[in-house]
Amino acid sequence: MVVDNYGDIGVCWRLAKQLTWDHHQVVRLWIDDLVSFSRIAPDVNPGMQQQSVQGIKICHWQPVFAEVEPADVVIEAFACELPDAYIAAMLQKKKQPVWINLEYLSAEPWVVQYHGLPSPHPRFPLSKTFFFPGFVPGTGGLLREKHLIEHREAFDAAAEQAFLQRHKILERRTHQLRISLFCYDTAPVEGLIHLLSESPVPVLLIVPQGKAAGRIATLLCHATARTEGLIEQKQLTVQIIPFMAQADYDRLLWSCDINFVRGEDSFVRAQWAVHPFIWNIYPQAEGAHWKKLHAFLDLYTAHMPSETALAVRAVWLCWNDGNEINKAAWMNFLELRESLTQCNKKWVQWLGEQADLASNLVQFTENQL
Ligand code: TRH
Repeated sequence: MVVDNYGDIGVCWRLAKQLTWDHHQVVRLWIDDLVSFSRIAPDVNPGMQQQSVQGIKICHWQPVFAEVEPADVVIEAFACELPDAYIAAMLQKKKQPVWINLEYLSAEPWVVQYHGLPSPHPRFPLSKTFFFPGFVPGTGGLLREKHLIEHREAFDAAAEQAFLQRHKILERRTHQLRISLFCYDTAPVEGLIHLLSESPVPVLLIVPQGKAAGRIATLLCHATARTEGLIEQKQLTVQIIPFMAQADYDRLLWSCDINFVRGEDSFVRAQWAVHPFIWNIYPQAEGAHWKKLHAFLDLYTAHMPSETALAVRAVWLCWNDGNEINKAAWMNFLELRESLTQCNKKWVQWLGEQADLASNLVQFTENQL
């Protein structure tokens, strides 16, 4: 099986780093798929059962769970379900550990009601608390490390150039648009390629290796100019790049004029990057993701000028329903880029006024201990 999802690991790794670096907590991170983990964190050695990386102890979660002393605070992320042996060990502790169930991110209004609710264990005298990340006060908040905004603001033209050179990303041609693309198989990538090839301005599309890059390479197999990782067709240059470490992926988002992102973590990181972005939501059974998509759009576009809000909605809906992005909608989106960037700045400022997820977790657990 090709594991092509990194969001759960991505969120856990980010949270572990923030708890350690920003809040001076001692963190032990249990992960079952070290190979996928090592793609976003290349310092991780997938062959080691236990290792310390950037101050965090990383342990391999195997079918027979290691015998360990449970922590004072246990965070179960994304319904991973603690092993029975671990729960039994928690019961042996003099003081019951604070047990958190960290849920998926959603902008749906019910999140505020469910965030923080206790869930008593059906058999044991243990209770876990539901922690819902979210965009509004009353939720668990979003992952946002302490110096994120300062780091982004310090990323000036020189830093950007050094970063792009380090990753051998092509220099920008005059008036060229630089776009990053990270999406699911359901996205109408072929239509986008067609649109960008015919674009009135030259476009550099940067695509991390993966399924989308494979589709593009197949689609453009007859392109006139093709070299290792580079394909040119009319106005479009596609550069396929190796998957980056998580911190560098942030820099890529900061460096691009438009970012196509997906899932949960890259979606949030694109928001902090401020540039216009297009979200490919993780498709769920029976279309359950549509409610989530609309809930976010309602919130995110609420204070935008109506023209800008309509442009965002039009492009995002095409991108998620698998239909080609309508040319007029795309041109409109491009034209409103400046207005959208201004709206994004306000959005980020508003989000930044709320406490972040790691701080909320620390505060909650400190009150319980
Ligand atoms: O990988 P994803 O599709 O993850 C998803 C979602 O989290 C979804 O909620 C979950 O249920 C599903 O997986 C199974 O997309 P996401 O969330 O954006 O995570 C990608 C991570 O990979 C993120 O931490 C950024 C990181 N990344 C890199 O580190 N380097 C790269 O080059 C790229 C493209 C991404």
